Amino acid sequence: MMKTDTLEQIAYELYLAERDVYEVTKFVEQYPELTVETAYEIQAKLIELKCKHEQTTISGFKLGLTSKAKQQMMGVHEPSYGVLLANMALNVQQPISLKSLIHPKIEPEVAFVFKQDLIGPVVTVAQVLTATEYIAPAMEIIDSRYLNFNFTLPDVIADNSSSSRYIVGSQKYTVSEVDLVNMGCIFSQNDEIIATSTAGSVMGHPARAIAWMANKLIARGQHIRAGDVVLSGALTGSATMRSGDSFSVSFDGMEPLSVQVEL
Ligand code: 0L1
Ligand code: MG
Repeated sequence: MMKTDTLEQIAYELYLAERDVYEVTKFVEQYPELTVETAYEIQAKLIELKCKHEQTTISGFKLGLTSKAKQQMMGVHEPSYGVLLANMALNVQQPISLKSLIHPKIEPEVAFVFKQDLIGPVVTVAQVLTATEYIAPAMEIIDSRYLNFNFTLPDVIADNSSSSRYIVGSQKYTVSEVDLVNMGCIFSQNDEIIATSTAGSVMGHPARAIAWMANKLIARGQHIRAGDVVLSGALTGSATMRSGDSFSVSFDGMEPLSVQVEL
């Protein structure tokens, strides 16, 4: 059992690393007793700190580690989640500045925006779809606070699942307008295709990842609220971002979404 003071200290160190743009070493080395459950407590403390000091509010959630490849890499069988904050959202046309980021990567996602609360513990895929107001193409910028993106599952959970920024396309689609299993996705960097995938690569259906999360959130006194944005998990590997790069994601049946990194 780790002391509350220690959890607060880890949350504060992660908060400072992000604020002052530097890397820290993973905490399991210092605290081998760090568990997934304790890590979610640290994440909650980190979010409290960020909301207070950055005067922002929770805008939704993100799924992480949804692909089999990333799970195998970390030796885990389930995803992680993190909290999205209003000040992480970027406007579609806004060039991305890398100045305040450590070693950012970008990945394509499907965003769900909710019109109803979704409260576990027995949320189904069908209920996720009924509660969804619309879906939209999205990209997530992840930026681990750990040295060289080197962490264990509890470390990454404490670090809010590497969340950093997100961009949601302005075109909205109902869940019946697109095929959330077979919809193809093309991810490009500087007009060259770097990866392709299908929406079903996220646990067979992106809504399955969201149902999984809704059913976990309730144990920690949280739930998806009407108005929340949820990033349902990366469809491909992430790409390292460099100044001047452009990235775009094109899903079958949806308008492409592009972003430009500042020079
Ligand atoms: O959104 C993600 O899949 C990232 C989760 C954390 C793992 C990583 O930083 O690669
Ligand atoms: Mg992601």
